[in-house]
Amino acid sequence: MATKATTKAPSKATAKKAAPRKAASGKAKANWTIESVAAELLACEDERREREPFTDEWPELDLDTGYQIQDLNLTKRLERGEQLIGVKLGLTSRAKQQRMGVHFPFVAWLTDAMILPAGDPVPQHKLIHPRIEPEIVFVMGDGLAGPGVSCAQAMSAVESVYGGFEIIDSRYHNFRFKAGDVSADNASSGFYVTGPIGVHPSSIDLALEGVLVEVDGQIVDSATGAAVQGHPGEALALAANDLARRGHSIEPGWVVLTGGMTDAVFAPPGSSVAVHFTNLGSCFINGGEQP
Ligand code: OOG
Ligand code: MG
Repeated sequence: MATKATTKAPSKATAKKAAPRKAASGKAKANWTIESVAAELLACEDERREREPFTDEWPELDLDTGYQIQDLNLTKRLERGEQLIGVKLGLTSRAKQQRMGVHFPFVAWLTDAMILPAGDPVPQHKLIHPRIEPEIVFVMGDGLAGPGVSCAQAMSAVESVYGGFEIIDSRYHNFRFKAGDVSADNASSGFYVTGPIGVHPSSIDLALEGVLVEVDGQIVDSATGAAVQGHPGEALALAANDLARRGHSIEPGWVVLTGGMTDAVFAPPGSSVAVHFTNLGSCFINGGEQP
């Protein structure tokens, strides 16, 4: 059901401490907290520094604790002047789940600092090890408040559908993480690009919408929208329902990235990546220069 729901400001995370753990040597490992993990992740992002996952030292860091860290860092992003413009889903396709070893989808925040204009090269000077993945992108006409939102209800709140891609950039070495690490890391958010063609959802069969992924002139992967939870609208419904659990709703005008349809491809300096959709056009990006 389309509703004009309001979204509460993300609540300030409550302190939850990692129990000090004794290593085999008897030395206590780092005592991470929601606050210190949040600060370290933003510092890694700002300094283009990768690290090992926190769950190595804090195994109890689970999805919901990761969400509290994500929310705390959203507050910090907003305080430094970024605007909240929507959400992105992570790991909505089997291709992504199998590659990353995390077998359920989750939600993260999008701010205006993550928008990359079409035609710009990969901003290597801001990224550690960028990878690109094709995504179906929604722009919302109405808001959506869970719980209990269905795919059909979700789709009726969508104003337009685009093809596009996300440039993900994990703050973890080799993209090695568990659910708590990656939700804390705002689902490896980097940048995203929206494709050239926007259509009303009634004029496209998104389950059948195909995409080809091209790297340096070779087609390396392909999928259809059905790869994303059976239909990208299911991913949107999932986002509304998951956000409801966290006290938020999807707002009119928001952008929703429904998740990588295929495994992500590397985008090093000098590379050239394109995603070609059946009806939603093509997007091209140059790997840019070595920073
Ligand atoms: C996690 C981010 C996942 C997607 O579309 O599945 C994501 C990762 O793969 O690093 O953005
Ligand atoms: Mg993605």
